Amino acid sequence: MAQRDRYDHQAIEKAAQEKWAALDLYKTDLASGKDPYYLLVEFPYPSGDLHIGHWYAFALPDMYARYLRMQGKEVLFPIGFDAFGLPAENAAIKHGVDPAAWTNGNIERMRGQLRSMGASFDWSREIAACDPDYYRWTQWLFLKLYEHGLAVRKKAPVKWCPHDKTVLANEQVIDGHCERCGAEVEERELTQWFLKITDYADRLLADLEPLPWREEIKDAQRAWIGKSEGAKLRFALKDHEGAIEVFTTRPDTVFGVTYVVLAPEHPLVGRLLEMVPNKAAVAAYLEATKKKTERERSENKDKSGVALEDVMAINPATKEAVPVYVADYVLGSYGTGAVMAVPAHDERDFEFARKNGLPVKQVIAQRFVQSTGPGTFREGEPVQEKDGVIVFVRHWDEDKYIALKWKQVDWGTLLTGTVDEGVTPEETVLKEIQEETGYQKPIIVGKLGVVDGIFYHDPKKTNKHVHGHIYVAQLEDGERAALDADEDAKHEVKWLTLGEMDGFLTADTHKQALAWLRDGYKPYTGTGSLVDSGPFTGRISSEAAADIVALAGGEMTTQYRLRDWLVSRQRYWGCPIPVVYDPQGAPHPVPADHLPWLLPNDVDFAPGGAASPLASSKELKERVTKLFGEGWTPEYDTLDTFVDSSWYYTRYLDPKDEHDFSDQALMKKWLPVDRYSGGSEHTTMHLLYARFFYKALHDLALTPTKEPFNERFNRGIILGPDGQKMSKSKGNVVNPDDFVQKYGADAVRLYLAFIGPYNEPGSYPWTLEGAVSMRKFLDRINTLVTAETTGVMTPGVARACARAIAKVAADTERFKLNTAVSALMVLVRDLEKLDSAPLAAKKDLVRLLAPFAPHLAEHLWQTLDPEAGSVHAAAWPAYDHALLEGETSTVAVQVNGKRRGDVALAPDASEADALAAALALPAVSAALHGAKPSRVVYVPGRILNLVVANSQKREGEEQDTAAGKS
Ligand code: ANZ
Repeated sequence: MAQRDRYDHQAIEKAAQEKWAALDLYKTDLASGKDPYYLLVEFPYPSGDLHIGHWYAFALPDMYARYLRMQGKEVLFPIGFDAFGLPAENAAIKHGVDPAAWTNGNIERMRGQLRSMGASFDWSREIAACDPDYYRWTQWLFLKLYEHGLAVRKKAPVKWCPHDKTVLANEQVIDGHCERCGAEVEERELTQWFLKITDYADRLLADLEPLPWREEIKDAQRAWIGKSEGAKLRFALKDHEGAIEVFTTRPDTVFGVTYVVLAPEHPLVGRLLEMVPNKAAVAAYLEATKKKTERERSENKDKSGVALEDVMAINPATKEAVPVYVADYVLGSYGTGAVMAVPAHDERDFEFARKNGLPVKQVIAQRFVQSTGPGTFREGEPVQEKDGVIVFVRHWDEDKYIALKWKQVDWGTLLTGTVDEGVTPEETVLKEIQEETGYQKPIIVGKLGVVDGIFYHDPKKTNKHVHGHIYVAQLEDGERAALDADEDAKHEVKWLTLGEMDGFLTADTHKQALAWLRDGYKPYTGTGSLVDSGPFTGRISSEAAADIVALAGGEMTTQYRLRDWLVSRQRYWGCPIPVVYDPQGAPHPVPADHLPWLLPNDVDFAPGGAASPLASSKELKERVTKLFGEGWTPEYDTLDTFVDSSWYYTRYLDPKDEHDFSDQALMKKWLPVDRYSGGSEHTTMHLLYARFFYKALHDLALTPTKEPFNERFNRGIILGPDGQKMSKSKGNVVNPDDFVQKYGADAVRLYLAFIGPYNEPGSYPWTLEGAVSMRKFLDRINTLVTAETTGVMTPGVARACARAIAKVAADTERFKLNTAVSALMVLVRDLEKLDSAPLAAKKDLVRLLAPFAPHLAEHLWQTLDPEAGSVHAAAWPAYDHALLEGETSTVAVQVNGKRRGDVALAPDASEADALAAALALPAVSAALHGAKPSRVVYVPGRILNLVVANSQKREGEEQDTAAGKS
């Protein structure tokens, strides 16, 4: 084998980049007849130097862009800069530099670094959010929303960072601290601009469903929107004016309310404080609460709280009066800031009740449908519904309880009985003990709760549905009468310890009873049969909820965690809000012909309290007076930078358009974005804001589709060499420039591709050895390809190439670039074994390498054929599919993520073939229950996941199946 040389990466990379620039290779022809593909990467904040995290963000999508072009697509792969924002302003405050100059300097530096990476961006479409040609349209779009009532001013308590001297969006407050500087956040009342994202909450949820996103990304958005269906109920204050309105997701539990809780910041607290005898204690509690963060409060480890003594609230369903507490596990900002507490069915209420000695009243019985043994419920047969008792009878002397071993059927049970008309459960307990066991002196010592048993009574040959009241009885002594022959024939009386009961009891309800006897009652938070609930007793709780709300005079409502998007910032370096105020203070939009409404230059950057830096501009004031008249004043706030980034992907289509924010015809052709790659930190704010903004524009007929992005890929995280998340403050940032100098951009790119699957949550440490070994691999390729070509193609070599072509393509499609690189390694190893690799194989290899190591591939392509043009304009290599026939790989078939079997398929089998093979598996068709998969995720050679949309189950049904399994 030829000796391994190190290729001259500096010369090769420089030459390749010059060649691409000369050919203008990456310019997108938006009007081309080729299949369009819009690949978007989040436009970066121009912070200055590109670190390895940026490389990861851009170099890997770049590989995909190159791959797509070779597949014959017209690829739009643009770049720009999210160039407004706090750091520029902070630099201005700290070092006295002009934020615009600072920003432009950084952009200039980043452009150079992005080029050194070999990124194939279409630079002719570059945009910068701080450019007046761009923000003019941010302003125009804002005014469109304003015209349609979607941008509004309201007074609102806002989070204020005393250090950055700015209002923060709720999302920028982490645990009560400013996301940027870490200072403790304060609350202030200010008039602010909001975008009404809450109007879109339902659509943002519904339209999420069909998107081909990873489930955890969707879940994060769902949680952020936080939709809760429930009810508002009013608890009138006893002997006082007013009422407490609560929001509850479980109005079906209202008969079990034993107290009511107000959040410390609830407006009623201040008034009631003046009336309670324990005023000092309440005031002290309110003071202590202020120091806690929201997270600490919702965790509420100490279950702290204080009673408002002498204040009682009337339960609207039972008309009973219950005590009122102030406790900080209830948050002022959610729902109505007050809850009805149901300790029997809510964990937090339960713990609070236990700590404060408050009663626990069970109103829901879990439904246990027996699904094992001779008691298995017989679907479709008649059911007898009864009240019953389940009794633990304790020995007079030993730590044992009565258990019944049935004689005609394989059952082990506790003592049970049905409650007859006109008899109380307690009377039933005493009667059944005497009749069934002969013991004469039982005393009832406690009641544990109620469970619902739905089962087949084998000896009586009928289905039963028993509301079982669980009791504990104690025998005074061993006095016992002889048993009736009938009773004696039914079962044998045994004395068992609780441990022995474990394996003995066969009914699910009895097992639940045993658990309660051992550990005490635990709140049951599911739905089930209503107990002790007046006229609703016996009904399925979820089905009775609406009727209960009606009886209690409440109303059904839907609650969202999502708040309107606060977009005004008291900062300088942002898009000026294009609004002016008349002498009466009423807002007016700046007319379109005055846009861009320029950011003034003559400001004092030092933030000065509630007033925005723009208030210090003389020019801005004079501009307003001149254009609108005496007494008119400007809006001094600027827009949150998330507004800038909510629409930038539309601007790339027509970045220089002077008449519109983008071009309608081009948007129709190119939107939605085919694949959007970004960081997981943008899953909620940016991605949700952008979806909302685009939807709002769609309603105004300004954008062509309902959703802006089709696929969304979140990349993993690159860790520093120390295994910690890379960050300047930790001092573990890897500067790629040194690497590029030493080993070349291609080695760095290849290493980043190889480090792990891109489109999955993962953390990958950066190691020097990894990058060095990639460089060695590239040197091997260089040696292999540049060696003399004498070999001829054999079927074996052709098959090795075909295998690599199929696998690199399939993996690249799904951004599994790590395994694509592995496939390249296999091919290289195969070719190295030959005396000489044939030319066709070399050409295949170089083209497969092109997306990953674009510079070296360009160089080698030219070496192989000086006339061939750029490898990046070449077509992806083809292969004869017959070569792979008979070669199969095992593809795991999943239904909703659960593995149901395997199919053997050719590595390049199409999705349709894979689906057909999977559907032929009995286990798969059984799991589908005849449903058609709503989505198919196919990774050739590996996995086929069939996703079936959750059919909307009724709560009662879900309950039954859950109980059936237990
Ligand atoms: C009574 C009840 C009984 C509740 C029960 C639950 C179970 P989500 O799903 O998050 O919307 N809640 C309401 N407002 C609250 C607040 N400001 N701070 C803390 N907790 C609050 O949860 C709604 C449930 O959380 C409500 O339903 C209420 O407790 C509580 F068996 O009401 B529930």
